[in-house]
Amino acid sequence: MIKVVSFKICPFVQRVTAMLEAKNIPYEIQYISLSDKPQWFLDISPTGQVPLLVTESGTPLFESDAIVEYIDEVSAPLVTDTTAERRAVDRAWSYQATKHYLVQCSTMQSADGDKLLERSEKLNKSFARAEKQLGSGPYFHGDEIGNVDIAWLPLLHRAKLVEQHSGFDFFAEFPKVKDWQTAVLATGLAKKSVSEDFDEAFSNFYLAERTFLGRGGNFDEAPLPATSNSCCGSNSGGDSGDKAASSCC
Ligand SMILES: N[C@@H](CCC(=O)N[C@@H](CS)C(=O)NCC(=O)O)C(=O)O
Repeated sequence: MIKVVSFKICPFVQRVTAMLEAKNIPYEIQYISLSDKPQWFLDISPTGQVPLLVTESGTPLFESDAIVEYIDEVSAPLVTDTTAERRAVDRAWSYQATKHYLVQCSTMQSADGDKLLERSEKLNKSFARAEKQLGSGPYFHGDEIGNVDIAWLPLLHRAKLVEQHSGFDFFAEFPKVKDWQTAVLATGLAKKSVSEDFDEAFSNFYLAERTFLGRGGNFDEAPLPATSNSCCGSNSGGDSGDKAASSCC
């Protein structure tokens, strides 16, 4: 059976597991700690990053784009009338999602409201593009869920958890994206593609007291003391500079 090596709150992993779930492909999952990567993982992973998919014949595949393409090549397409042009367009729209995974991670970790709004601007440009492109739904191309929906699922899922916790709606200005979020989440694929304790793991990291959203996303809150608003400049854009922030995703 296919094995996916995972870190619980990684959006790149979720794209892969959501694709496997959407195609009803059985897989086993193994979670690792990114701050203490096991040697067996480092031995087979060229980048030391998750997701890593070990095929039935034992070949380790890395990079989520390559993994998703592999899954597509060894299984029936999600949409029935696909063409080379459509697959190319879908890859481009999928990329519009995946290149914003880390932007969303960093935005959710903002320590104050100003930082959140500043970081949201980049996301908003991407959401505005999707808003313009979306048709009458419910999914990106209409009635059938496809690869673009799966690529966007981690962004849509995380935005819903943030909204439920803090009331902050990433899609407040994007009604079509909002409807799309509702439709994609209604498939149940978001829940199926993560661990049972995902909401807790996600909240513990992104919706903790150190983040503006974790404290409820109150734009009227008093300014924070200067020390808690320092930016470490880590790759993930975390505000706290702690180890967890730089290893989140
Ligand atoms: N380009 C990679 C990005 C994967 C990625 O950033 N994974 C993060 C977790 S969300 C990771 O493994 N971080 C640990 C590290 O970089 O050492 C992909 O698409 O698979």
